[in-house]
Amino acid sequence: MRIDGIILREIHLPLLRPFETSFGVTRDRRIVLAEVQSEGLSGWGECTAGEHPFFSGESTDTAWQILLNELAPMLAAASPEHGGDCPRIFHAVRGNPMAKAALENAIWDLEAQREGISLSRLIGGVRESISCGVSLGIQSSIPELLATIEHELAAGYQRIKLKCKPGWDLEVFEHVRERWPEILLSCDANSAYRLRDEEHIVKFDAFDLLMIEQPLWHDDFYFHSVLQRRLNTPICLDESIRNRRDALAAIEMESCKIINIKLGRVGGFSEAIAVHNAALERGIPVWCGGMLESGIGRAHNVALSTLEGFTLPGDVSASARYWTQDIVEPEVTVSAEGEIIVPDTPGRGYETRTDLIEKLTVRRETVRAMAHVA
Ligand code: OSB
Ligand code: MG
Repeated sequence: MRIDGIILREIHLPLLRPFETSFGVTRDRRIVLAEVQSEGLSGWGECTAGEHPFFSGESTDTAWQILLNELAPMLAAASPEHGGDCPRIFHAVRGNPMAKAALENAIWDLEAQREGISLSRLIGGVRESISCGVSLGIQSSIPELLATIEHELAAGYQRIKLKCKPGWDLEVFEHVRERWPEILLSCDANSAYRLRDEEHIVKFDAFDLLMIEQPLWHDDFYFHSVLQRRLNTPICLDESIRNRRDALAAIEMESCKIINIKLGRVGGFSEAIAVHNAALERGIPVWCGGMLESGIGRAHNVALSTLEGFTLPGDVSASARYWTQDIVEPEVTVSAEGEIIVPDTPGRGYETRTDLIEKLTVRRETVRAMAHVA
């Protein structure tokens, strides 16, 4: 496909309420969007880097720089036929997976539009609806958390994930389990513990958690495998899994029994599908993580979640949980049964609200292929 232009925008989108994890609080999102124009069509991608390099080494500003000065010029000079061509096009740039994913996912969207099929169909998805869970940030009190859980369960969500850290763990689980002994419940530490906390983490086993997500270092496999041997509760890795090789290493070392797949963290659909396939072949269940995405990233997450191996409810939930108004039309909605119906229209399946995006834009750059002068 001929790339006619790549428009990078940074939008500011205030969250309805602050989201607190063990590494910090997010109030307002600064999101980089990539629009790739080709032969009359526009493909869209979202960069899931955070405002600060706290989840991974990337941030909104580093991604903007790498996209503008490195990746977008590379893509503009290439003629990709498929989203799957992008890893080769971006090969010279080390790291920066979230920046790469913004462009690669836009090409997958374009490819689906050109083929006249949904993104889910294009990647080989097998589901017409996906199962949804919610990720609940650290709250200021236990009663406040219990009220939030009550609200999300009433809305139909199938699994509750609690962000945790030392001081916001056992007592919280105890109160939640006392009230809801049967629900699917998990926790996510975002690397808040160390191996010396082993005796403490073993106590999590009493609460019948579906999994403990990323308890130890963000870049570790070995010490998670040591911890997993001491735990009955499955460990799920998020931060540690950057690609298929990492997934293979983690599975072989028994560092985890479940994998969270995030499009941005692994660099886009190509690698996300490769991680999924590696896990599926080895009987390791996967689910789709979230990064407080706007509707564009959310639409890509919906498509990814339709692959066969996504057998656990993901962190893909309704737009209305995050934003007063989302930048897509229709917004992403969740049924009373906690399911998102997968769109079957060509491409991402959710239209971009370009007027609203324009209003929210704080910076914008266009990258075009260098004109070839005869
Ligand atoms: O670790 O899954 C995580 C949000 C920001 C950074 C990391 C994580 C999260 C979430 C939120 O858990 C999931 C969502 O609702 O988008
Ligand atoms: Mg996580």
